[in-house]
Amino acid sequence: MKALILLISLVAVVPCARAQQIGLIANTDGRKTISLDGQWRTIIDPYETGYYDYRYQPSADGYFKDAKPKTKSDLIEYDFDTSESLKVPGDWNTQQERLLFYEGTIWYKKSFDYQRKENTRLFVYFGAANYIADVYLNGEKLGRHEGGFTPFNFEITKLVRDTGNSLIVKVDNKRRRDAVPTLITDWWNYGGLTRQVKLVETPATFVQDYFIQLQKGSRERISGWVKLNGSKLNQKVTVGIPEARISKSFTTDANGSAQITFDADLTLWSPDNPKLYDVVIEAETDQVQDQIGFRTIETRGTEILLNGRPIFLRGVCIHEEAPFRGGRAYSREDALTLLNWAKELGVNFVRLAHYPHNEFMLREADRLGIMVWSEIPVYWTILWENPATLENAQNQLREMITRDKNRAAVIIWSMANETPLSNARLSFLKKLIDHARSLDGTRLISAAMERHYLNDTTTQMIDDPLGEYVDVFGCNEYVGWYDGLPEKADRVEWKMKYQKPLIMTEFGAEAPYGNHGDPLTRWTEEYQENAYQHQVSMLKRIPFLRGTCPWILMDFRSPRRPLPGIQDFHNRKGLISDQGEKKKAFFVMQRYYQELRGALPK
Ligand code: GCB
Repeated sequence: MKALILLISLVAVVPCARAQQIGLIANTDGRKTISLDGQWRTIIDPYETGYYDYRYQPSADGYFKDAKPKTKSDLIEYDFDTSESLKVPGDWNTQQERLLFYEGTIWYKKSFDYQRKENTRLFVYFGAANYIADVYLNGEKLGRHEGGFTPFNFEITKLVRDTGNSLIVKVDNKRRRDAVPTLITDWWNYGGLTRQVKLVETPATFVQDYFIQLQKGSRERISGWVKLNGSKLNQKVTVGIPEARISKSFTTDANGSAQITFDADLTLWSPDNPKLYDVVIEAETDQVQDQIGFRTIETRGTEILLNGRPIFLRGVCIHEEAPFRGGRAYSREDALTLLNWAKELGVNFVRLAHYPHNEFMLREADRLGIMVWSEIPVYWTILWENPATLENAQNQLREMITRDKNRAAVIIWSMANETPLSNARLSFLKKLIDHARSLDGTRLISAAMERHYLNDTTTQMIDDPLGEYVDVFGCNEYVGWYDGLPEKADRVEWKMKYQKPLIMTEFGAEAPYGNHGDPLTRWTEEYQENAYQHQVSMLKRIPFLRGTCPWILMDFRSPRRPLPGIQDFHNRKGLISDQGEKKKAFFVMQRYYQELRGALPK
């Protein structure tokens, strides 16, 4: 466990000499923060002139200096304060037409004042920046973070001034072959400070992180840990759940860590009763509050057990795409719109594809009682043999788990999507699985995998060797769309090598809302409906199926989808259009889910 805590406190970012770096602060909702959202001054910099000199060496006088001419003769070729603004949070692509296809660097600047009180520390926290962020305060580099969908923070206690702070971030969303994700994906490479930015104020020694969950396999025993950061590491820490009249004290060791374990008679969290408890973690020098649900999740043979009882995951896949306005979703309202549409469909489960979504999604899923599959963007053709790619994937996995490990809603961590078989891939993904299990031994591990036909051309065989290492099998298939016509599904049988539960993590067909025709005409709502009807009857025949996640809740932007008048750079497999209109297929799935819930006669 010590090793685990050490791992968690390892830096998620590359810090610079003068800046303090402590790893991620896990729960920023539970403490005092000051929002830096709003308009930021920005400079578009396709040649990275503000970063490299003309010999392609990092420049000492880059835009991060935020310099101003001191005399009328001074030569300075940039000026944040008269440059254009962009809104944070928000992708840059959908804020200005000329940025729609832009991939490269944009510099962001925010000025702020801050009166620091004695014995407090200050951090600047980013919900996410896609894809690489270089962060500077008052001309000093704080550090670099790689990975577009997970949070990071830097300590600025010693650098912050009372007035006129200049916070500058270089955000670069250029795709790279060795990155995670790699060069090709089926979603838009939205760049920018896509999630909230805030200042987080803490006491000198504070509760940086904690894991408070039911022990694996137990419905009565809570087990976990608390981790302090600061100079007074040896403290008494109390974990309280006032509603359950629980208050248990522990002593942190010289590293600021304490194991916690105690019995608790709690109402368990479930989709029918998403009970959350106020949990207070009180150290001598700090106090943090959270809302935590308690439930168990396990498998037994081909069953998935929630709180010891078999369940079927009635799911849907969701991209982090904003309803109505397009672009990256980032707000609580966006999360509520998407999750309530999913609820209307009849779900108890969502697959948040293909990267960690913003924290509102997880917090609202907790409140609404929707179980979650959360994944990292290890997608398609990652460079399996490159150690830096593995390190990057592990880091994104660690940041995802660090942020969301106390959310009852999350039941599955997924390692990868549709990755082609090879030994190098297997060894890479095994390392990710080991890493995930070392950070959180309570949740199920999965991956969305592929399958193949046996010689009879109608038997789908699931035998990916990765199946040995996961708890639940995820499988993507497009019978009726990429694979034959809809009626083909009637002839397909499914076999699996493993005695494990299967979730059909993707299936679907594409149609823009309002495009009508007969059931065999591509791109029509009728074709999509037809494909879903045959899919549903096929799914009902799979004995080891324990969940379904149609692709996808809402249409989303994708550069791989150029067909004019139909796609216009959108993947139109949504059951709902990006304007909220429900397509015919929505009602096919809704009816299936009603049947599954027993609301309709079978
Ligand atoms: C897939 C991918 C998903 C794509 C989808 C499609 O298998 O996992 O990212 O968007 O197919 O629409 O082709």
